[in-house]
Amino acid sequence: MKAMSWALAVALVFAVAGPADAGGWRHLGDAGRVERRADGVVVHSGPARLQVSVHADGVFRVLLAPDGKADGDASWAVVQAAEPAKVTIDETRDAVRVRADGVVAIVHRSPLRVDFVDDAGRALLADDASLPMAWLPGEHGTRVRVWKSMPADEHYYGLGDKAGPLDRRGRAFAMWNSESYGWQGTTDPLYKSIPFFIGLRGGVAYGVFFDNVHRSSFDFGKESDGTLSFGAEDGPLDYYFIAGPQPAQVIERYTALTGRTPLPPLWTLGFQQSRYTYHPESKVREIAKQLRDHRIPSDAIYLDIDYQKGYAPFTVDRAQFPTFEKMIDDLRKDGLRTVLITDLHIKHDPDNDYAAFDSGMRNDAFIRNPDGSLYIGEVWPGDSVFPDFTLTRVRDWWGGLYRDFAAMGAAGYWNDMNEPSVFNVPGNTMSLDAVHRMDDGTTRDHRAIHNVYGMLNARATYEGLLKLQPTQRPFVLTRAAYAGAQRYAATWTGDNTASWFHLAQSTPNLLSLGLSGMAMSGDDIGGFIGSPPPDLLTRWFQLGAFNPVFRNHAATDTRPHEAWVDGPKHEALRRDAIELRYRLMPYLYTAAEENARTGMPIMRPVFLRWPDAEAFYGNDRDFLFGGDLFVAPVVDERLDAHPVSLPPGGWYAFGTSERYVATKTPVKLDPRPSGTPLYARAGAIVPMQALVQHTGETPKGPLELQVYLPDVGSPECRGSLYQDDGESFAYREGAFLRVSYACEVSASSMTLSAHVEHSGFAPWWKAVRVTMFGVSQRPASVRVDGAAVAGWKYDGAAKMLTLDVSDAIRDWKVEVTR
Ligand code: MIG
Repeated sequence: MKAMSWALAVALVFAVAGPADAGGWRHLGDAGRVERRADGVVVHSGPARLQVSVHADGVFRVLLAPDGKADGDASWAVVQAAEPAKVTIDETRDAVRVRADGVVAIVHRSPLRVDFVDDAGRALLADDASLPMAWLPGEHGTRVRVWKSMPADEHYYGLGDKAGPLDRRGRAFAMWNSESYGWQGTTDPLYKSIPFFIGLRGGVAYGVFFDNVHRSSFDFGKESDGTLSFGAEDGPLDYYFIAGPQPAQVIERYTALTGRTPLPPLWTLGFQQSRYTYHPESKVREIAKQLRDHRIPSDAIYLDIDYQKGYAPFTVDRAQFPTFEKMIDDLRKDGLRTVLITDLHIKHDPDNDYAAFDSGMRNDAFIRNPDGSLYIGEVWPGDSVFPDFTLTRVRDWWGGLYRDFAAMGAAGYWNDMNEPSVFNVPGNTMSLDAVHRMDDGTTRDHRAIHNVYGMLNARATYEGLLKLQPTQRPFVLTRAAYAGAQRYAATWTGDNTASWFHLAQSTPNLLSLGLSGMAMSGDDIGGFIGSPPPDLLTRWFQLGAFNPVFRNHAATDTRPHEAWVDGPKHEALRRDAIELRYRLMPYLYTAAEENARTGMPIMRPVFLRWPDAEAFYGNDRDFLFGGDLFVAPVVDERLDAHPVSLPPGGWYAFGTSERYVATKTPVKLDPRPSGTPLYARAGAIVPMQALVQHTGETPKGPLELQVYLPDVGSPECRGSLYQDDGESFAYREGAFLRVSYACEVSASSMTLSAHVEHSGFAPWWKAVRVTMFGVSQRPASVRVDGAAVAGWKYDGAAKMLTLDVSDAIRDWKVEVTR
């Protein structure tokens, strides 16, 4: 009976929806009935239904349901309600055109397929006419896929933290969250699934977000040059086309669609010290003391799994940590926050007064097998059970588990192993048949939830903390993620190794995460696996100082990794790197606020600011830190000159008046053991502060503004500053300070002006110290708001002018005449 209806269905599909190819895929045939809607069209083709609609400004949605069912599940990723702009629809014999915001979706009737072009008729993304969208019914669902033509000069970015080069062209990738201990350049998949990519060609960008949580895959011309494709094992073919033309606009729209990283607590931008595991308590206290004794600025210490009793989450091994609460308190008094690991696997431990297990059982919180028995998998605590995070009530229960730790003053939480990782089973994860319950009473098997499970773990943690501590910005660090996870957690790249390869790989990974919405990211400084030689560890500190999350971490059996372990010479270099980061904290925090507001990542590939700079399309090493600093890190151990190609425009070696202009041939530098080659854009105004040992310490001194003078007449001289209390949500009610700075250079004078855009927060400083770089002659006069200032200094050799503006939280203007 089953076989018969199956044969019938196949025949039917074949007849009206186009032919099956050799692999058995059934491709869309010709368009049938077209329904017009306010936001676009629905086109029928045999049993299939294709929706092409406008979701929001510059964002189109394409949704193919092979069986004609209107749509699948509600999205876990999309948070933006559909709010289409003005949509116009034209029908001709050959095609239906859906037009909005300068983008046209051309829905061809034969075969039914979709091309996106801009108003000028430029092709942006086009279906492969010879391979229309298709589906393939199988044992565990119906596979779906779309093929697109791939221009020879197009480049692809994103997909979260995939291994290998930044440009994805010529490779294929799978999305299936996987524990990836010791991953390498070709390892795929890794821990996260972020099915979003950016296409970039000749300076014009678009994005595609394939919103499907099943195992999915992307091919950028690997199987066949000239064709890119993506698809999944089940679920609808549901994707968003995101218009640019600037890559920055694509990211802004993608993060409007899937949400943005909330403003992080300020302390999380400080240096974080971790290890698997600092224990017992005396060891943690010793590390804290060493951080301070060695004057290594730092804001956090992490406790990995050995602080727990028998690795059972939400317990404390009191034998090892006799005064756990006091320890957290004492560290806090010393400016160090405690971050606790809280893995999601709950120890299966009945009748033993284990509250996390008992309350979970009472709340029916754990995942079950199809036969109704508890799903039990082995992880760190031994037999473990797994919360059913798809249920709101289970997420609420999970969030409540943090009550005690929150009351003890722990400041952040680390959700590891949430792919989820399970020991000693094929695939290293939960049984694919395990049953997840949904709020609407239906169920899904683990196959259908796997990729979003880790994000739901982070979500439960984040939302729980918000309920427990409504005035405190939560900090959650997650290993697994799906698109949208940036709303809940920061992340890191998992178990890297102490190798030069991994030092170099860190940048393309973190850039890709930032392009994919997850800007708050870092990697294990020094490498997790293995012991780095001193040079490597020093270089890693020097690069990590420019990563959004800056955390030193290492596995159990490795040598110590802290900044001071290789003697005073290396310690001084590492301290320098960390100190520069703290001095740049006002600049970094301003970049973090921009990220929260617009999605613009903190670490940026050069093409994000200069989309036409094709020389940088394949640059995996260098990046912009915020908008104005260019980082050209040393990521290999050679002693040869370090070649640096600067982005367009003028540049200064950071903190000097040494000017460079972008050239075709790279500037060759000494390998400079002393630090990471760092450049400031001519026209940058960089806010800085005096050195502190942690972000809770008040800087002694004024706000410092470094002004890198641009060429005469350049309109590109600006900077900004955002400050608030760094930990609460008061900024949402206006308790923040925002100042914009601009400068102008003419033949006879230079002016620098400050404009307070919003003044709802009183910062630590009242005065500003201005340092101008590139001042080629001694000024004739220096005035603030028309009045001559005393005490300015000019250093002719360094071409540097310094001056103070007292009472500077207001609009002011400095004029320097030559
Ligand atoms: O099975 O908690 O990636 O950062 O130190 C290993 C112990 C479990 C993996 C994480 C790593 C962490 C380690 N964890």
